[in-house]
Amino acid sequence: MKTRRNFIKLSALGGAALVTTSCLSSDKDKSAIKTTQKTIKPIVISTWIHGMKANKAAWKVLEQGGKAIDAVEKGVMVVESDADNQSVGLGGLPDRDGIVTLDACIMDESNRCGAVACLQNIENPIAVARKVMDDTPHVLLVGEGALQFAKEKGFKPINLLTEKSKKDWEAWKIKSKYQPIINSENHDTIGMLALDADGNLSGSCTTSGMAFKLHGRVGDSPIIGAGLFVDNEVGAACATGMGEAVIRIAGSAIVVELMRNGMSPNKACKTAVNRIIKKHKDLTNLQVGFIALNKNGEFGGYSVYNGFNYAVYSKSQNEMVDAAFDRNW
Ligand code: SD4
Repeated sequence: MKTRRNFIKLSALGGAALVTTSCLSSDKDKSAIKTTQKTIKPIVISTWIHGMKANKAAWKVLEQGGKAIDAVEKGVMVVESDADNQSVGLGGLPDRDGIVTLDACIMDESNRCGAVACLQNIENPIAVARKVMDDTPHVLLVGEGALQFAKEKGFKPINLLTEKSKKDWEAWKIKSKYQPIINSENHDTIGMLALDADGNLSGSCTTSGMAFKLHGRVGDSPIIGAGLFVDNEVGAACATGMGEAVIRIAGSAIVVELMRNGMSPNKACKTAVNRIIKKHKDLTNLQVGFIALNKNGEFGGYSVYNGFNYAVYSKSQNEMVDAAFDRNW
């Protein structure tokens, strides 16, 4: 199986010509961002290498003057529908019982938000989250209720467990003896943030969560304020990595508050990561990365360990950016 570390290495090599860096790497304080003070819009950023194709779909909406909320929904749906991607949507690695359960949330420029958690058998949970936001007075639907709602809205149930993910789960069971594990190599959420031509921000986040988790486990990704937060006066942030650690510090909401208090996106992400480091005695396998985008179109990203990267699409150019980080694996 292609491990996450190998995957990152491969993708970094494959995209070498495109890779830029969001930090000044000469000292420990890697907080400077390369963007200027002029507002850059539209712009869309999203986590990991799968962000490249997600950004492309989002850009199609943005370049026609479309809304950020539509861009972030359409963008991440591409990754959800990719059966080869084992960390999001269709083809995601299952929980320890062999069941694929999906988490997603979406938030717009008016603090409207919607989310689904522990949703089974639906290919595009982000679209269901959007319906929760648009068509109900609620923010979060879970499990059976979320599935029932999705069916009522016309989503067709399908089998999300691909042969490959089933095989990986069967191999995992032999070795792990059914013990849930924190495995930093088996979860890669997509979080996406966009600023549209009108200067409005929105965000989305979607995942199959931690591979081989306990059935019913929900991470940060569908939790507004943890996996994603948007405040149109300030900026937006989203998270990837070990969801439990992100929830413990209300991660994305904190990043946005730090930007409100004057920090650059990079500095705000770094400060949130440092808080996670401070609050956790054992950092073994504890990878978390944040990305953030402010009202000026300035962006940044920071992670506990090296290897986290994100895709940035602006001015008709889509490229990978290596996030700054606190320590090496
Ligand atoms: C979770 N944060 O469920 C998600 C997983 C993830 O990169 O982001 N992986 O905890």
